[in-house]
Amino acid sequence: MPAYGTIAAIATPPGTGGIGILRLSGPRARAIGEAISAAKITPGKIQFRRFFDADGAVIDHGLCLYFRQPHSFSGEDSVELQAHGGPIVLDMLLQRLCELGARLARAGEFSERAFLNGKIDLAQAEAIADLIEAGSRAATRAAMRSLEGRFSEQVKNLVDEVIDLRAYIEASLDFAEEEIDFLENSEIARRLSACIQHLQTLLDQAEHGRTLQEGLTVSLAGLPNAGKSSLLNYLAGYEAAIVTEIEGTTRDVLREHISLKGIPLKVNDTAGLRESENPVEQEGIRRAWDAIAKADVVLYLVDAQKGMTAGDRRVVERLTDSNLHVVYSKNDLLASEQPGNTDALYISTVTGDGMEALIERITGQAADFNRDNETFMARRRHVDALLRARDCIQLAADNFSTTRSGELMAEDLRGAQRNLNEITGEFSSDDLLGRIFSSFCIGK
Ligand SMILES: Nc1nc2c(ncn2[C@@H]2O[C@H](COP(=O)(O)OP(=O)(O)OP(=O)(O)O)[C@@H](O)[C@H]2O)c(=O)[nH]1
Ligand SMILES: [Mg+2]
Repeated sequence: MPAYGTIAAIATPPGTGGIGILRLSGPRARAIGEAISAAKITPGKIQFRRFFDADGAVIDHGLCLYFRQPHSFSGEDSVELQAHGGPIVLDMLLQRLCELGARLARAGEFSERAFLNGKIDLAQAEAIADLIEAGSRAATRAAMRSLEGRFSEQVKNLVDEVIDLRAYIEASLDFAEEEIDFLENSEIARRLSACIQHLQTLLDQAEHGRTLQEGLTVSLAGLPNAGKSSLLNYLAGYEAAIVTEIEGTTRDVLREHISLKGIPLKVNDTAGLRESENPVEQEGIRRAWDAIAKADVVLYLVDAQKGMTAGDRRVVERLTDSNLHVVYSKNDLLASEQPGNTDALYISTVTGDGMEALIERITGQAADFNRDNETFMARRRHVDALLRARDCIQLAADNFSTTRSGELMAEDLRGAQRNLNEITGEFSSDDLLGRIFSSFCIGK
């Protein structure tokens, strides 16, 4: 995606406001800024200007700021017009900028140019988008840390470590009198394990950062009629899902964004898990397992009247890898007192019984969600790249003990390096860049 031409966009959100800001970036930014204001503009100064249309009529007045390249966000000549925040006024100004030679910016194009001009790396560009979209204070702080380069810095440190190790291995290969020298080199083993350990630490932090970015994912699971959809509706506060007494009502995975005690959650309602002949229901159940596998928290619903059945146990046995919480539903229908001193929760979506405790439990899972430490914002893309890099280094370690081939190890480490570089964008395809930047907002 080559950056070319001078781009323009309204940078403030749609709707009315006191002030609306337009941005220009590119080689003709200054000329266009001077043409619309019929006056010279100088860098580093806040200048009050009238903005004119093609007939010389004043569209609006406001402030004009000129940032000379490379001292601008995008690294190019940039001009900002601060006008009044009416949608029509801003549209007229934007249209005039286009008449004067600018073209409409694509989503994320200012950030893309900043990246291409080396002002920020890819992880930082993403952090800007994440900062804008942050759903909690913790997410905002984490995004800011990424924007300031904490995450990128750690990735770069790891890249350096991998490069050093590779160089060391290659040098050992060249100088080894006999292969045995190389194999007995305990320094290599030590460095390999240090590398894996550092990567794992970064991976844990990135995983936490990803949770902040995406919100905590909670999947509701259980046999048909367990009360999953009723719970989703209760938490969402409206009839998001169809509820009937027919088993197998829910087929698709329903996703609701819900905020509990300031923690953003993505709650998935899923199809009841059972053997089914119906291909539609089978697909629903396949998707349910998928949603369960990806969840940070799984609430496993059991009809309190029936208690934990053999069918429930079979499912629960398959969920040992999940962060599972058993929730007995329909507590209001229970004749006797609920058994005390168990870890299970008892709720009723009819009376609201037990909901406080349930919400407490869910938000407790996010206890370190708001921890204010060195967390930085990360995306699934970053976590995936770190996982791939870890696999590569692991492969190198395996090669060290099995094939004992220095060449293969060097190749594995090159793979790790490539995956790490993908995070900061030092190694990235146009395709990846296009996908990332097109999800940004216009004017950013
Ligand atoms: N009395 C009572 N009935 C409930 C409660 N929760 C759910 N029900 C009833 O149980 C039945 C099944 O509820 P759903 O929420 O549709 O159950 P589900 O787990 O989503 O079922 P599937 O989508 O078929 O897997 C409905 O008739 C609900 O009205 C509850 O807390 N108390
Ligand atoms: Mg349902």
